[in-house]
Amino acid sequence: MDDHLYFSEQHLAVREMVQEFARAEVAPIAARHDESQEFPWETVKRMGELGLLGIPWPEELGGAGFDTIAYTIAIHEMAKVCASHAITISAHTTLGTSPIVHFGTPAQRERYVPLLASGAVLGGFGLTEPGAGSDAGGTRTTAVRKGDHYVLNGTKRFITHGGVGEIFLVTAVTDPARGTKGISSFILTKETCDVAAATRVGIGHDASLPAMPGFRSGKKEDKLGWRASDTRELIFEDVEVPVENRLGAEGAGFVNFMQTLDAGRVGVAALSLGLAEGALEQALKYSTERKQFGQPIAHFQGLAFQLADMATEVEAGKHLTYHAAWLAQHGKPYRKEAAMAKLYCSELAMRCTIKAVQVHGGYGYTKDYPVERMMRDAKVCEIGEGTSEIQRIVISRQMLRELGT
Ligand code: COS
Repeated sequence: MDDHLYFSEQHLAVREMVQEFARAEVAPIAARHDESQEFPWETVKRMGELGLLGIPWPEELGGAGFDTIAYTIAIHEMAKVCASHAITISAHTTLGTSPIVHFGTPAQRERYVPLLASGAVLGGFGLTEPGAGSDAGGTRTTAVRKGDHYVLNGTKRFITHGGVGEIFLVTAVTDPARGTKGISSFILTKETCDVAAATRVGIGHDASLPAMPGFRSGKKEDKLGWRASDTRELIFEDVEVPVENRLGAEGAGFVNFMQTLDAGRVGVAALSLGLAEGALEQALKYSTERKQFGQPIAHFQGLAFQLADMATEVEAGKHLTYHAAWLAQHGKPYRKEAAMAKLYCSELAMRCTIKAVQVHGGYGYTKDYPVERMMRDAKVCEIGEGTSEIQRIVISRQMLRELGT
């Protein structure tokens, strides 16, 4: 892709900065954190210092003042090196902050966005429940209004930053008779699960945020991939949430969260694209160095064709992803394009990482090379923020809508 099709000089500078940071500071620790599943507080702190946790938000809200394309570039570049760090940027920014930026009151924006955009604390998004995954409208968590507050009860599942985060945007049913129009969203706060680590590194905890009684994180998931990213349950037991913490109008929670997921899908497309391109880079490097039968294995046509297919598909993925980001940035409809980019790139990430492991032969099946981690990290891209099946539903419904049927 011609860099100047979507990128300004500023975008190219952001790309260079993220590449440098990812290769110098993230690459050396990625395998260790994948193995231990420990949250990488130190490098996440560095991401905050570099402005990577608030890229698209205005400077007056503590953000870096860049745009959606710059944000997409950061996720794409980071995922070439470590998908767990890339999902931290994406889940924190789009899922954990953007609903406040877009649907919050001025007071909510001023109170929470600077803390999130600077990386002082981490944010999360509570939509999925044990019984409400693809059927996001099947939310069972309830919010019952009692005077100046709501009382929340329920459980959320698979929540990125569920343990390490302090600010959460969650959905709950306020009017069971109204289906998806009876779902509202709320801002909830709790203490990070590891105050000691947060205090030691100097991010992740803000003592001025109230720890709402009855709100806590539950079981940490032991995952196949994205193992340095923190995924847990969120549990609400008679949590009293002040009315001023409702995000948007009563009943607007479902649509607001669906719009947030449209943006989130551009982020997951970028993350998947980074994994696919990173796997291609690894395969190219290995296959030009590794010799068998007296020549670099890249010279064998069977393997060279695999590399050609990977490169062609990565190129296609770039156009889908940056086109969706460009539409979003210019305020144009992009729901279908975001779902297409997410669908294509997540399935591409799986194909490319599997091929990269194959190119590495036996070595690719060990932890001596990053491609086995990349293959494990790719799988969830076909599941999180809407499965491939859900993307096909979103795309086909939007096509029919455009036809007026
Ligand atoms: N933007 C704005 N509005 C949207 C929307 C979007 N992206 N998607 C749906 N809506 C609106 C619809 O227009 C509809 O409003 P009206 O009744 O006024 O027309 C309302 O929301 C209900 O939509 P719909 O009838 O399509 O809801 P469904 O229950 O059929 O669910 C899908 C739609 C399947 C698309 C939705 O449940 C979904 O995206 N599921 C996947 C959830 C997901 O990605 N989870 C990942 C985990 S969160 S990280």
